[in-house]
Amino acid sequence: MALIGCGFFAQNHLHSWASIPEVEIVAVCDRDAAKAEAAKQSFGAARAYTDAAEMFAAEKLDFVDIATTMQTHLALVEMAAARGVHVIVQKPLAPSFADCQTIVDTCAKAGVRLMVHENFRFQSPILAARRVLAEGRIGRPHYCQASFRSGYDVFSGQPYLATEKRFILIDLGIHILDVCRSIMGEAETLYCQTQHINPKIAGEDVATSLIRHVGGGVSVVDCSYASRRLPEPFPQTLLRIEGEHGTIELLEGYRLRVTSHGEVTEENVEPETLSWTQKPWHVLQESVLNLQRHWVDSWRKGAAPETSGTDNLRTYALVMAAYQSAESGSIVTLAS
Ligand code: NAD
Ligand code: 89V
Repeated sequence: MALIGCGFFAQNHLHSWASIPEVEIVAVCDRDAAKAEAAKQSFGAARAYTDAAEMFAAEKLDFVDIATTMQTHLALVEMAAARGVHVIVQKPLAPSFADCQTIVDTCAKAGVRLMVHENFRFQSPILAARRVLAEGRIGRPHYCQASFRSGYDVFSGQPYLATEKRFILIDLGIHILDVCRSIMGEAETLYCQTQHINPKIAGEDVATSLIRHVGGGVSVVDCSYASRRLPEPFPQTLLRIEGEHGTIELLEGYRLRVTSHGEVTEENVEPETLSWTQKPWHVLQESVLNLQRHWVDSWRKGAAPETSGTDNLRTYALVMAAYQSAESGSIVTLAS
């Protein structure tokens, strides 16, 4: 495989690929030659490129992992699809729904596999909560709160986030809405209020959404980068899922508390740090490995990955609905 984009978050992709035995990092590519060369040296890739077209022309690849920012995704996917190379693309898939749809259609027409790097639903604490739900211990869920509230300076590692007119919903809300979808299923209607608290950034930094799901469930999905509280909980996603027989709570400090048929159990579901992960990022870093492992496993089984392009269009549609609702002040009905 080859990795395109050797920036901030791609380091986690590289560490994860390096620890999956079925995968060989053949080439790396970044417009910035120093970043490409550093990745090549650190992860033992055979070659480093600064031009993706040149790389596609020279290499024989099974798949490519695109970890650049969203503006470049469509052009890079088109290059991969034209050569029959399977693709993983970081979230957000593209800056507009139309471009996301083009990416999905392009891959389908070329017959290449497409997975979106939507890793939050692969965090081990969230997987643990989803497992309890799938075991039927609380019965059918009728309410979910998925919450990410932090005051962490996310702009230090990702400075481009400070200048985007649209910030928290498309960068972070997309993850939390996806986690909510993975638990409660598809949405029928959505209402959202956004706030712009930090005057030093261009976009909204708080978003609160209320969702009615197909089948009648209701969710509250709230995200904030303007929450000043100690201990700083970044980057924990908290959950409260209520069902007919009980409640699943993913609480701060990675405590998974399950009330089932009148019995309460609590366990620590914090992931161990790996040789290349560090707190507080470890939960996100490990989810990259879990997602990339899923790519290999689903491919071997001939199954679609959970976060396929088609699946991710539905999450992306929730983000667009949230912006539309916040701008219009009205409830948005999701199209089928
Ligand atoms: P970054 O700017 O640090 O890295 C992007 C790299 O891509 C840069 O080094 C840049 O030179 C390179 N690049 C851009 N266009 C290129 C092209 N056409 N060809 C080759 N190289 C090119 O950005 P980042 O913070 O690492 O974010 C990258 C993506 O990862 C974004 O889409 C972001 O939303 C996503 N991200 C996801 C998570 C997550 O948890 N899933 C976390 C952080 C970032
Ligand atoms: O997913 C992201 O792109 C990151 C983070 C998880 C830190 O919000 O910005």
